Amino acid sequence: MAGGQKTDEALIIIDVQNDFCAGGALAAGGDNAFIDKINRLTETCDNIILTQDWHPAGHVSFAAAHAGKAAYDTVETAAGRQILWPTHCLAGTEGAAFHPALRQDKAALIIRKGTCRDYDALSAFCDTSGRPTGLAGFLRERGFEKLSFCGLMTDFCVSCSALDAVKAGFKARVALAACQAIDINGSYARALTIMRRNGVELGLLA
Ligand code: VGL
Ligand code: ZN
Repeated sequence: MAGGQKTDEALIIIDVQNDFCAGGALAAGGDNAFIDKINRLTETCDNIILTQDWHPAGHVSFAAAHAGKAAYDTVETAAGRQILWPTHCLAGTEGAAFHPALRQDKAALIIRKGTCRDYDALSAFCDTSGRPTGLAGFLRERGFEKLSFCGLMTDFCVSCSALDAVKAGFKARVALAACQAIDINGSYARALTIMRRNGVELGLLA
């Protein structure tokens, strides 16, 4: 272990994939400066986990999979209300690959989520059917109690993951400067409020 690093802390880097970055199919907007901030965070933590949004063709979250629907419409599904997105992060494609600027070498685990056609998974912990990804089990078995989150999108996958972390009994912090939001109809402000209310610590400086 590198000197002084905490063994009960892990950094979870959410969905830093080409499709969510500038120029991608579902770009969160802004430039990619947040990736440099993430890379700097990886220097302060030895326990790194990456997640990847990883959808099959015809995934329930794709607007194109629903006749007459457009991106950002919502539909009711068996698992509740689903927001529809442009087709993104198709498993195995360049769009689903990690952004080339992201430092991946220290990652101990890569969690892929949204792999089942009928359920979305904004959270790194489980999909909308409640099926766990296995992340909580990994974290518990390795003794990680304090989790920091960064990546994309602050107002969707990052906030859902941090909220689920608190529900699962972990301490959760979001490094806002190392995140990027998409901000649809006030989703960013709403996510910040919900996270604050539920005990997620918001770090203004990465
Ligand atoms: C995400 C929308 C759809 C995210 C993933 O990573 O926040 N957002 N799939
Ligand atoms: Zn997705």
